[in-house]
Amino acid sequence: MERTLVLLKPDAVQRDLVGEIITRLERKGLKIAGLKMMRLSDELLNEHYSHLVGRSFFPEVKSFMQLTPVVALCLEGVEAVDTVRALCGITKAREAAPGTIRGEFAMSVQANLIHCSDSLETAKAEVPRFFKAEELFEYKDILETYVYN
Ligand code: YYY
Ligand code: MG
Repeated sequence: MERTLVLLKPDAVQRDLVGEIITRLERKGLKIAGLKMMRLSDELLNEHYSHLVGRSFFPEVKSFMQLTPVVALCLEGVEAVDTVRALCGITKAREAAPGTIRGEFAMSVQANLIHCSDSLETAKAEVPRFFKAEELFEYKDILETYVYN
């Protein structure tokens, strides 16, 4: 089992797509290990998007991510990192494949609705960056046999 971080960005919150996106992730068979709403501080965003610090668009990305609170999820599943990445679609949403979250619901690069960890290594850094240990839950998923058999 892997755990991965998902953030539903301010455009998802404003466009009333939070429920739709969580539904898609749930229906795929991913288990919710953590779920909360939070405002992202400058400090957290500098860390989270450290690979973008210095890029011309970075200040804009940061202020976009602070327009509203975001919804953070930790999802668990077999190969959850790549699975969630595939469900999201590529960064430039208007070119994202039909059927993906970005491909179905977004047109922008910046306003692309959702963040998800891009590798297992990244996920291992991102999950504890956004969730305290006591905010993550272990429980038996009674449908697991039917999801993974
Ligand atoms: O992981 P992903 O979100 O698909 O893309 P990243 O390259 O990590 O960039 C993070 C975030 O930054 C992206 O979702 C939108 C924004 N961004 C942008 O506004 N303009 C770019 N040219 C590249 C990224
Ligand atoms: Mg990324």
